[in-house]
Amino acid sequence: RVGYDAAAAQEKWQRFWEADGTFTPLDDGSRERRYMLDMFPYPSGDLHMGHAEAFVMGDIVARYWKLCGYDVMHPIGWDSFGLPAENAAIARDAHPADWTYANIDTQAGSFKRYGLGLDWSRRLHTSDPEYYRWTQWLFLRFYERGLAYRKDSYVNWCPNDQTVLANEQVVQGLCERCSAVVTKRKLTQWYFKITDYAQRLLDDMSLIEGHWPDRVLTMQRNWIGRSEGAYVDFQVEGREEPVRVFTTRPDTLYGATFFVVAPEAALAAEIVTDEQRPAFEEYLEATKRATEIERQSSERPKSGVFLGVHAINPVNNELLPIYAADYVLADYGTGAVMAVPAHDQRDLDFAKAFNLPVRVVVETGLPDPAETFVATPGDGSYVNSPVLEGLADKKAGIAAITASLAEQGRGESAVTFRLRDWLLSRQRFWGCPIPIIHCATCGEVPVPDDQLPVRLPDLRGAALAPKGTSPLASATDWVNVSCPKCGGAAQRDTDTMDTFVDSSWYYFRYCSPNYTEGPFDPAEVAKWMPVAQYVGGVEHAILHLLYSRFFTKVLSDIGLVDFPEPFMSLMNQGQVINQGKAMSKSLGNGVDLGKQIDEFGVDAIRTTVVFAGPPEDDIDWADVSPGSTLKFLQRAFRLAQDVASPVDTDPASGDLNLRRATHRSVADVTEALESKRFNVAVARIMELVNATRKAIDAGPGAADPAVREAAEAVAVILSPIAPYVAEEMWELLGHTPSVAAASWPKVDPALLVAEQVTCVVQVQGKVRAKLDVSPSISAEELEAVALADPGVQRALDGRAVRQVIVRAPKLVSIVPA
Ligand code: ANZ
Ligand code: ZN
Repeated sequence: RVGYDAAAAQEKWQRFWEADGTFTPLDDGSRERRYMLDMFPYPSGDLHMGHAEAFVMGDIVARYWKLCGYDVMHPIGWDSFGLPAENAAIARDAHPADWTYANIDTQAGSFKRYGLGLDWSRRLHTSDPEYYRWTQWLFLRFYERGLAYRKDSYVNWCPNDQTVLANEQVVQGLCERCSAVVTKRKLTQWYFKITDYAQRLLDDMSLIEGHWPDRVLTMQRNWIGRSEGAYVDFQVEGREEPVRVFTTRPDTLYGATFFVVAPEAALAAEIVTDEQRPAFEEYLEATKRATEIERQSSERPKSGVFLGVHAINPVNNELLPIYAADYVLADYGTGAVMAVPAHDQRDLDFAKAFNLPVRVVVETGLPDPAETFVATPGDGSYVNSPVLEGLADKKAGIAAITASLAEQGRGESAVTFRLRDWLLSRQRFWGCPIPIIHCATCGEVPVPDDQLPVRLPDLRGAALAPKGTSPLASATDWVNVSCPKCGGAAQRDTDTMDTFVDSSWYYFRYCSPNYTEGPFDPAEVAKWMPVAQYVGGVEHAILHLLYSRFFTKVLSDIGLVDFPEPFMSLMNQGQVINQGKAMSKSLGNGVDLGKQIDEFGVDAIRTTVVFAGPPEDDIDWADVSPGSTLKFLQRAFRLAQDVASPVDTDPASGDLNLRRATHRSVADVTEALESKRFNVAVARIMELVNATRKAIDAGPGAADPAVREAAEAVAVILSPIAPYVAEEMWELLGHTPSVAAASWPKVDPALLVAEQVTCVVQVQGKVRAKLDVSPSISAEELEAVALADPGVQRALDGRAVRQVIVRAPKLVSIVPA
């Protein structure tokens, strides 16, 4: 007999699933709906080992749910705008669409081959005009609500990609994509007002806590960075308006000895004296070259310039010299701080560098910061602070000083967030055009909804080369339009949107991918959403996942959806590495997914990936063995072959031990899949395959109904993980049309009861008790149970025990003294 032919099975079932529409939901309301979402791929090339891991996790969940009777939606699409396509187009003098759609075709073929149970009928691409029409439509809804706006500011600039970056795309001062050192440029850019949603983004985490990885929630919480404290208003020499600072420690106000503003804050240029202006301007230029990370680094020596003016401390009228220093950031709090060197290390470092006084106002019992240059930020008793002396702790101190300042109209309690508005405009071509027209008379004019989409003009090759301005600006026919309001000459906005805008709403579109009345049909979204399970990489912990949560909240405010969170559960898969290191061209340790599949077959690769460990752990390909996984699958397949044509056709009566093993395995695999411990599920299925083989070879034989029951259970519970071999088994076992249409096996609770044997207990050779015990009971345990038995106790009648002979699990013989 021939064994399992992976290549043939792949061909056959791939074609069947597609023709049959096996994974298109019924959508008739007969079953409870569940939405399984994978983070959609970027069409960067063919599938690789990373995809192999990420997508098998979601596929297992989706296939398992389907077997459990849910109507499952498991869609696929492509995040198909973005820079790599543009760079490829420049290099090949082609259009970014050529590269993009060719890659999508390749990937689509590979996804099918990889056995993913996807609903291809919902396929979408964010670079299709039918899709980006609605990205533009959504932008305009945000715009109407004041949630999309333009402002002038210093922005992150990647000198390599020649485009601005959102804060979220700057990682340790480097461009997230190309690792160039990010610099600052003053530009007029579009923003989404995500800061309006900061508190709700925090509060609503309670709805997903426990269902999202803790570390993702922690990263989001830190990124949002809520801080409680107070605003304090300081008068400044020669200036009418007071200057506000944000402080988390208003109770240290008596310890302020100087005042610092961010160099690029408008205030600095406003208040600097003529005498100090040249030094200030030189410093400002230097600041722009520093990265945010450098500026916040505690290692870096503190720098700054005196601006020639003083602020007046509202509690004691002391004059505090005002400096511009780059350790204060322009876009946090108010861009100005009261410096309290005794109790804030950054201020102390600056005081040391500029020889400024250090005054302790909280006595903590630690050595004097003025001598140690170690600030004491903690709690203690107040000194040199008339309003606060005698108060118990900093909580009371903060409350008292805030109340006193508020009374005098010089401050108030305040909450600030680290989260910045989302900078969404990009100076690149291959993205969604911003649907705004600039008119000299009317200003910003939205493109009317019925004129959407604003299609990209046909630019290719060298026309796309980065110049620091948008390539779209060179398409003058496209740029020059008449103003929709006044009909006068006007220009289109030439920036495109960050591709994270495209990916912030694609999961809504899947619910009604061909809908033409809006971005999605609210009725379809109400049927399917929120997403029951989302699977993707932890690298999206902040960017994509935060933006999607924000979008969903805005859509809910607009009234298009009626839930606040898009993804009820999140799973992050680990990475596939090799020899302990991330796969890379330079290390030459890459593993080619296509070659692995050619050698071992899809099922073996899927099973190997899953069996390697818990899904969130990294997999070292040097530690796994697809060859032995393939042998296991072959063994499973042979069970079905044996049952289909048993050598010995005498139907035995149904081996109870095998039935118990089957039901126990199904129960364990169910639990493992529910808790996403896919590796445990594989281990349990392997045990069941072995037990079944034993029953065939050394037990009742393949014609026993218990063996058939076991083989059928193996086919079904293996099918989410290794679908092709499972389909072949199911067919051999005489079932049609597909194991994907089968039902998850029902567990008979009566068969879960542990197996018991009868143990005879003798006292002086006479049977005094019969015990039901586990066959695996230990001698010690059995002895204890036997001696405790009332019948045995009666027989002993108070006599001591001289000897106990234990033959576990069947016999205990007791000899009294
Ligand atoms: C005086 C003070 C005394 C402060 C003290 C701290 C300790 P978090 O917790 O991160 O919100 N700060 C305010 N705005 C700033 C800016 N734009 N750039 C850099 N630092 C800024 O930090 C709030 C504290 O950071 C504020 O409280 C302020 O220093 C500083 F014993 O005010 B504090
Ligand atoms: Zn106009």
